[in-house]
Amino acid sequence: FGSVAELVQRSPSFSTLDSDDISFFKSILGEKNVVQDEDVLATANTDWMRKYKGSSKLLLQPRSTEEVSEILKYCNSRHLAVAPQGGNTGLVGGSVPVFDEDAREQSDWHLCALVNHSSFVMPLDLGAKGSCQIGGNVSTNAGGLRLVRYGSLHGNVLGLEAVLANGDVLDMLGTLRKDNTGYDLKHLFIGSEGSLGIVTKVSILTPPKLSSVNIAFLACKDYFSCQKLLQEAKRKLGEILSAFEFLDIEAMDLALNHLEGARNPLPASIHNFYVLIETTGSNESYDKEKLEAFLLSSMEGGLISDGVVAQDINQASSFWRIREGVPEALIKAGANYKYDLSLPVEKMYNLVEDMRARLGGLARVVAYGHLGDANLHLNVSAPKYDDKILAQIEPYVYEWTSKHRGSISAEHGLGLMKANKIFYSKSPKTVQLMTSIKNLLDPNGILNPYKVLPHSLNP
Ligand code: FAD
Ligand code: 2HG
Ligand code: ZN
Repeated sequence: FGSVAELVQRSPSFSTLDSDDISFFKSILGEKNVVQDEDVLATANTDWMRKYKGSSKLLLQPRSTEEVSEILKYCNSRHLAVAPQGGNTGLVGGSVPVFDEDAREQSDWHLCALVNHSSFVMPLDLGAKGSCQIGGNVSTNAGGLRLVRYGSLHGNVLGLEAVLANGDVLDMLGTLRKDNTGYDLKHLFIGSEGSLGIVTKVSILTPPKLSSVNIAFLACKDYFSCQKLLQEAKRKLGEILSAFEFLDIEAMDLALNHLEGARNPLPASIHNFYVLIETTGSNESYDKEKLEAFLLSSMEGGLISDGVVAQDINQASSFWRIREGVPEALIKAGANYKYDLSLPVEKMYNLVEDMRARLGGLARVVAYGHLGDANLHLNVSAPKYDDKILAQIEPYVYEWTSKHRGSISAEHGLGLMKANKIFYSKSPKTVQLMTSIKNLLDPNGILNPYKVLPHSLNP
């Protein structure tokens, strides 16, 4: 890996930044928000995994829609490419410049904490909270830990404002639950990864905060039991189920070995699979009774081999820490090949086993994810990056997913990493229409070039 510029060619249609450009940006944003400091640029040019590195010479920090609009209008007229960046926690190389595109950042936004202090909750929760930003979340259509309960951002985002490449501001900031007046264009911006416009405002449904939350950390002997347990949880916990996550033994081992202070909630023996189930409801005794009855019948039926229910908030966060900490543990363990797949639940783990057989002792295959949404996070971990390992994984992993009509990007997006792989999950005609939409909204192709659409089709 290293420089991403090795993967694609810089488009000759883009100009190079000059001193007049810098003066213009300073006149709009003020000195402070036009950043040329090398250390700050080095951070903005590098992604969370430290796998993709760009070479942008400029970071702009607009504070308002009007400033974003002025910047884009200017960049469009000058053919200066722009890489929109939020919290820079993306996992597909989407948020960092590939070459010298200007990076554009918006201010940090501790939204979850703010909403949680009221009597509502954010329908989206993910391990990157505290670092990621709502514009990035919407632009990636992030899924996260509670999608099984609240659904995707396509349902939860009620409206948004976006700035187009030419600086036009699209006001679609409705707050209505129902609105069928014509094409619902906000959906174009949810999950388009900064390639169609910059999201500057969002209105989002925030469900009421409920008082009774329970978390169980469970062990299962095999994958079939996890799968059956999910079916049972959907039937028996029904409306109170708020998360159903799984980790295999490799993911658990990594978390326990690499996360500071992590302790195994089930230390008595080693298990092949672990499942974290959360319930959220409004009636404590009713919810507890429901969860206990479900756990008891699942134990008796042999679906659960061991388990513990969190007794207080500290224990609950220690369970979540293990699950949410796996991406961090993977980074600490060395080189990391990441695949984020939607697959039929019953087939999902066959891929993991096939991958283990292919890789033999070359690398560790680590599986975990949002089982409740049929979303597998398949990670291959090795001491260092090695082309021999990559050749065993790709294109096999994509072909396998395509054969089972799965998605090669369940929730992280395509970014730079998978722009050229889109055909594994989308038909040529669909990609052609996507390209036409991109050309219509951003004819000069200045917004996040080299990402999302195949490089040959990027304008
Ligand atoms: P960035 O990384 O800055 O950008 C992501 C993409 O959005 C880029 O293409 C960028 O150009 C574009 N973008 C950013 N802001 C804007 C904007 N305002 N307008 C237009 N385009 C914009 N993802 C999940 O889906 N589920 C998870 O459970 C999850 N867990 C994670 C856990 C960890 C520890 C980490 C590191 C990442 C995780 N992610 C997860 C991935 C990542 O956090 C999400 O994709 C997140 O939504 C990215 O938000 P961000 O603000 O960091 O965006
Ligand atoms: C998660 O669910 C994130 O923890 C990251 O989506 C997944 O590291 C990954 O592969
Ligand atoms: Zn995830």
